[in-house]
Amino acid sequence: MNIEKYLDIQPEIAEAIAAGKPVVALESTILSHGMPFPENMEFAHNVEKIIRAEGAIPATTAIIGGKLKVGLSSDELDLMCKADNVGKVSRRDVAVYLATGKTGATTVATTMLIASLAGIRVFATGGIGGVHRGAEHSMDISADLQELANTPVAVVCAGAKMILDLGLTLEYLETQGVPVLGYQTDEFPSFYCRTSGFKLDFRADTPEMIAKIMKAKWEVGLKGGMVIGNPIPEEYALDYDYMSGIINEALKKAEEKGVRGKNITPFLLAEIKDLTGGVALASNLQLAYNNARLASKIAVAYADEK
Ligand code: PSU
Ligand code: MN
Repeated sequence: MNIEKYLDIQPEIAEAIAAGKPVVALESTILSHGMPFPENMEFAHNVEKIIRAEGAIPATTAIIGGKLKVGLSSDELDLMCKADNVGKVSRRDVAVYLATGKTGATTVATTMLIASLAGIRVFATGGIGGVHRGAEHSMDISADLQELANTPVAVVCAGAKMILDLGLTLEYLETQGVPVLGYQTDEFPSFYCRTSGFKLDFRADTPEMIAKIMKAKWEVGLKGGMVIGNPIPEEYALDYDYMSGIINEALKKAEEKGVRGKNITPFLLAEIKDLTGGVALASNLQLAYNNARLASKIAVAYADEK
């Protein structure tokens, strides 16, 4: 292995990691392919401020100029938000992007991979990828789940969107040995909604308890990551039946247009935004901020555990 050749960690982040200080990784696909421009610009900068305010250091990841970037400059954040010629990079795409110098936004899977190479254990996002509805025919299962099975990073999310089959997603995670913790909830949240109808086996009520579980998992040598489901704050939650209707409409359109593979998630996200006239975007921003806040608290507690 020759990781140093490819890994480019901002000095402030490298120092924090070396000193065992709290660092929170952030993905860039949420910027390039998950949120519209220019709202994503405000988000990209705000989310980093929120993490700093909690006493942790933000580390947004991307692939730029043949490097795995850990921490982006203001210009690089803007580049990811403008998203001109910025690909969506999952694990299978990493080597191609490194070798060709193409610019890539990192998904949950790739952000976990890069965070782990850098030594970062906590990552905040919006929602994870999962088993798609109809996966028994399409075999479309996000590489995020396989990464969670193998890579030691705790991912703080608002669950996953109902564009996915949440029941099969949870089954898959169970098979792969990935703990799914509900933060102050007994149910797996469904992104815009605090509930999904899927009960979780584990609930953690404090960041300290989550940090303790992370420590136990990795100290005992269990490989892989974990999912922390953090429900959207009450005041921004959307009505479950309303969102189910919107998502069914978006799924129908995707089927009519024959959208598949890596394009399906970005397609559905854009459709949901159009169909809800921006209401969903406001919720999306707030749940992601909320996840950044919790991830920072977990990173602080985990740094204290060590
Ligand atoms: N779900 C969202 N917003 C997102 C994504 C998922 O609500 O932006 C992005 C994340 O980067 C996630 C990726 O890792 O989509 C999953 O894509 P796929 O289903 O193609 O694996
Ligand atoms: Mn897929």
